[in-house]
Amino acid sequence: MRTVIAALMLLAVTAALAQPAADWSGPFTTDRQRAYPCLRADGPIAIDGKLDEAAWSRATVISGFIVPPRMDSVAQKMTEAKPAASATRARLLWDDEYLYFAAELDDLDLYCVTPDKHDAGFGADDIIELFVKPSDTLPYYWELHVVPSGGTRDYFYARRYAGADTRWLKYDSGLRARVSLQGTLDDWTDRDTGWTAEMRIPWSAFAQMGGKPRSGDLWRFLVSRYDYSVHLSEGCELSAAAPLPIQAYHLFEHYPYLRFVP
Ligand SMILES: [Ca+2]
Ligand SMILES: [Ca+2]
Ligand SMILES: [Ca+2]
Repeated sequence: MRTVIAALMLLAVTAALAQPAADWSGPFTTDRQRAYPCLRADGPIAIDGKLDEAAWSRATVISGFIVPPRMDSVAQKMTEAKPAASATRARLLWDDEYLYFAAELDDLDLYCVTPDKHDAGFGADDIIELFVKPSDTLPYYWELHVVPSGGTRDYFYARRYAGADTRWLKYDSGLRARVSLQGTLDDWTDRDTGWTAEMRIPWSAFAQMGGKPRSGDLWRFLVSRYDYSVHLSEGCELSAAAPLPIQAYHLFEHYPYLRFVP
């Protein structure tokens, strides 16, 4: 009997280990108790646009993105929040050197005007964005972009609305990112599947906030995207993993929290 119980326990442990990563999805909230658990990466992560590291499979998945309400200029009224038509699965991890971010983006029409370079100005691209707001009392926050060409942008905002994008784009986080495409870029006549982005940001990027967080720290964050597509009725879908009251990604008061798990 003891052998049977031991075997059953082993089975249970094996099943738990084999389980896919837990899901963290809508309804999103600013409740600190429901913060996204940012787990530690327990091995090296190659930034190559492929999420085949074991750490990624253990990371909690952010899904259930929401299209926030916006002004419908044709109907002349506010739309209601709704689930995104294009699904996104994002993940975050950390270790002593980096914050890691990855996203798998369903996308039927891969589109990007920005070239594969760093800090080309804001363009009409499919974009995956990560906003980071470490402190509720200080005004500083960060915005990091990856686009399907492999291009990246990083912004450090010393204060919201205190200048044009170009003022904050001069900042350099030292991020590294790669993408992989499941489809053809900039050909609207065919039907694509999606794209994958993988990024790491050194903690020195957040020097204005003291750099690396401590275990248990809570930072506000937002994962958001632009999806331009001939297959979407709106032409461009903006969706985010947050309870945003309107379609405005800089409303950090409405960002959820992540917790750095030891
Ligand atoms: Ca990788
Ligand atoms: Ca920059
Ligand atoms: Ca697209």
